[in-house]
Amino acid sequence: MSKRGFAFFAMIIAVCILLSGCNMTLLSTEELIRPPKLSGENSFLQEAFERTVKSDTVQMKSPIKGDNRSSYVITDIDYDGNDEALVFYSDYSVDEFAHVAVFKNDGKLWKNVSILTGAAEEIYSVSFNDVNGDGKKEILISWTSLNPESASNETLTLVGNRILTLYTFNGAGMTLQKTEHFTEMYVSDFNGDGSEDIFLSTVNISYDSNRTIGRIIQFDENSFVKYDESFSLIGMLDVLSIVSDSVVKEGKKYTRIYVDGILSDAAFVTDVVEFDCKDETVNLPIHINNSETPPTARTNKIYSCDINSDGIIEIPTLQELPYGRRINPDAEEPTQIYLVVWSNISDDDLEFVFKCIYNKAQNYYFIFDEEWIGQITVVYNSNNDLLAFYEVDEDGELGDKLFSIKTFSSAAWNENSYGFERLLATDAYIYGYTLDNSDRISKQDIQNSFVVMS
Ligand SMILES: [Ca+2]
Ligand SMILES: [Ca+2]
Ligand SMILES: [Ca+2]
Repeated sequence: MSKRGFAFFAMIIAVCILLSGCNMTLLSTEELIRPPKLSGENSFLQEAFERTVKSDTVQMKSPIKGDNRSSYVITDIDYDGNDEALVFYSDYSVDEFAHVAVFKNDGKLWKNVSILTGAAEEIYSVSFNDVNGDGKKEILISWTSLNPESASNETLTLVGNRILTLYTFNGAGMTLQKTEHFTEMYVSDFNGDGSEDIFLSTVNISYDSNRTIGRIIQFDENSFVKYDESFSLIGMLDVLSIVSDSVVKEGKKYTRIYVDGILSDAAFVTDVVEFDCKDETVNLPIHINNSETPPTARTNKIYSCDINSDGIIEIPTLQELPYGRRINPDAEEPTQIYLVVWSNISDDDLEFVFKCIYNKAQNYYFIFDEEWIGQITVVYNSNNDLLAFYEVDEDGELGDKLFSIKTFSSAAWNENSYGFERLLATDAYIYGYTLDNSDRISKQDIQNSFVVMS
């Protein structure tokens, strides 16, 4: 969240606190726990749910991660042309667990076909994936336990306390096929056979050093496990993000899974799993022992992604930009600016792709020429969103200003663009530039190096 966004958010909270004393108590408990009424056709689903679960102590629940974040998730699970719906709730007069009521629409009415008791108190995520390759989707529901012991088996204390339950749906009800403990999950078709595969990472903090395990699971058409391979990843304190890409090497296809996590209190790290799609073997191209510092260790929380939109994931690391400084609000001392160095995987090693000034808050990066390092530096003023490029002498003194880039809202741009010329415009911002020394750099150079992130 940008500084301004945060301030605005904080203001809303402050206003809410101020208002709550007089207003909130007027609402009854019932009004607080009821969700807003579903509109249109889906209001019938809400009525069906209320008829099915007749209780005054129902509290609606919603998944906290993934694409489906509503208490009511509607999709055609079995491709029969009629929607199914999952409704998530808890009822403390029954037990402490989250529940799922499953409904089927027969074209006219929503009918309850099943009520499941969850594996824990909170719902982490729900997704629909054909993991057994039978052409129908399975239901993957993940739960978060508020009681770590119930979410861990006897030998594991897993970060996140999450439990995956995999259900098949046959039109009449749900059948539990598998239950697994995990920290973070990623589902995709790794071997290209048409059925989706599950990657689980588990972070175990019950040993002296952190143990992070990666695991790939595949199912046959009867939903039996047909492939289950585990391997050690770089020890992390938590897993934050998982993405994948695929490459063809010497005629063979590989899927690569990039696992970003917390290495230590102030460091982040990436480990990579390379899955041979044909032989179904696992290779860890940049893995190292826990005693060494991983080459992907970095102090900023920047995730692996396809930063240059070429279909291949890049991994970020950091490099100090000599004399680069950031001027911060409230007259704090300037702080060091780092270049983000993006690399991808090649021949079991990191291969450099490019370096940039990375401005996530304003959604752009500027490619920084390797030859500039030591000769050109930047000063970023976060009070006015101004990124200025300067020549530097041997002593690190700023010389001539070469050019600058400033981010405007469209309203601010229209009011006063302060002599900046338009570089690029998006829905969110207008990016302006000044060219102060055209002997050293051209307008074309600036345009070529400036990239808005998608
Ligand atoms: Ca299936
Ligand atoms: Ca597959
Ligand atoms: Ca890329």
